[in-house]
Amino acid sequence: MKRVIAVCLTVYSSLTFAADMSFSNAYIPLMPPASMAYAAYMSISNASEQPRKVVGVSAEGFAMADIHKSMIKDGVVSMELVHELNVPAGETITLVPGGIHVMLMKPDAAFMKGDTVTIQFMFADGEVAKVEATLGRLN
Ligand SMILES: [Cu+2]
Repeated sequence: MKRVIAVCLTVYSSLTFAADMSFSNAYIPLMPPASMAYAAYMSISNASEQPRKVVGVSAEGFAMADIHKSMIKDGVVSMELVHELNVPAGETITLVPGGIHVMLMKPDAAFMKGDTVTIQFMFADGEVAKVEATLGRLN
């Protein structure tokens, strides 16, 4: 038993968790069964006195994930890749439909209402944070 605990500690110590970042209301709208892309929305709060920058995302159950920003140009809705997502010191940013979102692509399987997806955020300083997003939640 002691050995198991020691192994766990070793694995976790290789990642530094971004303790001053918090996530709330993370959800993923349901999509038709054959969908190849889903979008995740949430609020991201930075309780530290330093600005934080998200430089990458990944999600369990999806081969690809990126941060996107929706925009309307000449009446056409399109999305562009966000390479760095800034979360100012002491502030909360909100990812909402029609704005910034986490694009989840190439799912391993269809997701159902109530399923959860673990999304990992990578910060510029090498820290990571994980958030559980629930499928089909409306708010
Ligand atoms: Cu997108």
